[in-house]
This record gives sequence, structure tokens and C-alpha cells, in this order.
Amino acid sequence: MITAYLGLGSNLGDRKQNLARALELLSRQVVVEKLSSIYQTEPVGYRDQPLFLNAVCLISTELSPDKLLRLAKEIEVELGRVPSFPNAPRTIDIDILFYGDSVFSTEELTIPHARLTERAFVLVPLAEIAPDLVHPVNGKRIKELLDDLGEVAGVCRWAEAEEVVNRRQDVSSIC
Ligand code: PH2
Ligand code: MG
Ligand code: MG
Repeated sequence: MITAYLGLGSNLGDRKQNLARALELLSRQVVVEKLSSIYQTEPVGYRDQPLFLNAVCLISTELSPDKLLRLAKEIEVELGRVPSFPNAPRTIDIDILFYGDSVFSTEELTIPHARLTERAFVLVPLAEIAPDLVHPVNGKRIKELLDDLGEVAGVCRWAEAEEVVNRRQDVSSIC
């Protein structure tokens, strides 16, 4: 078994439902061990698009990186993601952030995810569930990488993980 971290993001349709559905489909094939809170985040890169909900999860799996990527892409299609320009709005995006302590790059996949050290929408939820995880390339812990970003703006805790996993409807948003 390998442990891997996945980043989830949605900014189209029923964002919370999209995250819940993605986690449900993932958990048919891998073990979802931990889920961060859900954060509402301002779009990074292409900015003229709706606010995102982002979360990260820790999974354990026997799937190879390629098969895990395939699974992520299948779930994206199942949830209605259509091919578009880079950083375009999407119903769901599932990115592999870490795969054990592997370091590699192919045409399809770079592990660890190439831009995670710049992205508060990844580092904030990741620091919540794995502050002491060490990035295998730069040797820094997630909490240090988050500190390196300086003041974080545009990332707000929006719901507890439990609300998404159990589809609770009765809790109002935190931001
Ligand atoms: N994903 C991107 C680009 N920009 N911004 C936010 N806030 N959240 C995302 O998940 C996100 C983004 C490319 O995948
Ligand atoms: Mg992405
Ligand atoms: Mg992606």
C-alpha cells in the first residue's frame, strides 16, 4: 500500500455535491483515510471565474500512479468535466499531489505536483491534515512551505469535512 495525497477543486455547479460525489467514487477504488475541511478560495491563474471549493485528502492505494491518474480522470469525466483551456472553470479537478515519497515526471504526470508549493488553496488544507509531511524534493515540511508563502489571502474555511462525507445539510457555511 502506498499513501498518496490528492487535491480536489470545484467551481461549477453544486460545488459541495461535486466534492462529495468525487470522494464517494474515489472511495470505491481507494481507501480515503483523511479529508481536510473544505475551503472557499479565490481563483488563482485565470481569475475571471467563480470561487472554488478546495480540499485535500490522504488515501492509501495499491494503484500505480498511472492507474490513479486514470481513475482521477474517469471521475472528472463522470462528474461532467469537459475539456477546456488551462485553469478553466470545472465541475471537479482531482490532482495527485504526492505519491508516497516518489519523485518523477512523465508527459502526463509530475510527482510531487509541480505548483503545489505556490498554492495556498493546496497548502492550507494540506497543512491541516499533514503539517509535518516532508516534500521529497525540497526537504521542507508542509507547514514550513505554508509559512514561506507569507500572509495567505483568499482562502477561507467553508465547511467541515464531515459535512461533505455525511452530506449534512444543516450546517451553515463558515465563510
Ligand atoms: N485550480 C487551478 C487553477 N486555479 N484556483 C483555485 N482557487 N482553486 C483551484 O483548484 C485552482 C485554481 C488549476 O487546476
Ligand atoms: Mg489542478
Ligand atoms: Mg488537474
